[in-house]
Amino acid sequence: MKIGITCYPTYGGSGVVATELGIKMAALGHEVHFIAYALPYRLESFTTNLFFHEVDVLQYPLFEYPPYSLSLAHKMVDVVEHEKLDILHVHYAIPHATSAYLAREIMGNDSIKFITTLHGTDITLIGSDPSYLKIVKFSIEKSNGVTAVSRYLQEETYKTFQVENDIEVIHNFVPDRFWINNKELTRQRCFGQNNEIILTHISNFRAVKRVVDLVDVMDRLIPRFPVRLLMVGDGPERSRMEQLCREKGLCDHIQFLGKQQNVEQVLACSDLFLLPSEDESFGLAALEAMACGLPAVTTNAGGLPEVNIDGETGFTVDVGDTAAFADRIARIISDRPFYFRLARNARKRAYNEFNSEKIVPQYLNYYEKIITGG
Ligand code: GMT
Repeated sequence: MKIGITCYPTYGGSGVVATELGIKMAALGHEVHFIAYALPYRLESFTTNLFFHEVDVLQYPLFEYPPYSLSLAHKMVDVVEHEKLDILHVHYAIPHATSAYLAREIMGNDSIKFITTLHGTDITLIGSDPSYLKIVKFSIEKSNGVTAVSRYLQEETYKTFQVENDIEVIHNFVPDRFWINNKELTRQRCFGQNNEIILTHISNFRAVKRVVDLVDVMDRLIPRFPVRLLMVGDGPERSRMEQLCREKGLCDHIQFLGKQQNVEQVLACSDLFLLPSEDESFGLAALEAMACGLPAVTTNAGGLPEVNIDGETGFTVDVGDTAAFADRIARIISDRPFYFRLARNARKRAYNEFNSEKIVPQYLNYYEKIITGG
């Protein structure tokens, strides 16, 4: 198949899923064309069957806001026509689904079919804002196929937009390189090494991630346990969190690593993964951590309970309940056999339910179904 993929190239889950999916499909012999405004994060090396088409956004003195959606639609037309694509797959509805709709209109209805994968805030936060709601609903309705990364997101989409499309749930998957480390050895090396337990958070530090809650969590844990928190990523809430750490004198225990290209290397020397999000359609970062053998302590928001099973692969707690969050971490790190049981379960669940061999064929079958109109 010849597949066009559009995604955000920046540090974030939807771009990661799109890129890992494209890489996997190219490895299976399909021809994959990425169409985006920059080379997607994680598409760092040359791979056979993978092509990148950069969207040029023309600047003009009249444009305070250059119309990226139009430039993207134009590039889609160009790539579909010249590369003879069989399907376009866009990740994150805004504005990608709208651009794909426009591209299809320009080429004629039978020219190409497009699939929209909904990832999270394109539905729950930005998409449901009155300034976008109608265009997102329209773009979903006009998509030839729609997928959502969790049952939660599927339900939210029906509830928010009252669309009649069949929305297929295809969960996110663990990229293959997350399996390479010998986790049993790594775990023994890390847990309690230098009498210190490493807690890790990875995100793009948007308000929805509630990273600041982790300061309070650490404040409760530090007097009782030798813990260190690694904050991986960057974004709008970082300065506020750093400021709070300074005010509370916690800088020795909370370190900001910034954006990291290979998060599996950080996870390989971590003991526990923390995700205090207000809302999370799926929680790919938690899944990747679980694949590395880390129990996860997360909130029970959105689709997180579809990934992290309370009491089995870690714990889930109510949003904002930092006392409960700290308590669950304490329970895990004060009981070594329990810790290792959760760690094994986490890795097993990630492998059994979310490995690429299981998930990628679901996308390929879905492409076939949409292309053939079945
Ligand atoms: O919806 C977003 O916030 C953007 C997106 C991203 O690019 O970071 O994250 C979402 O998509 C991921 C991949 O499907 C999911 O794992 C995240 O849970 C989801 N984020 C939210 O729902 C907040």
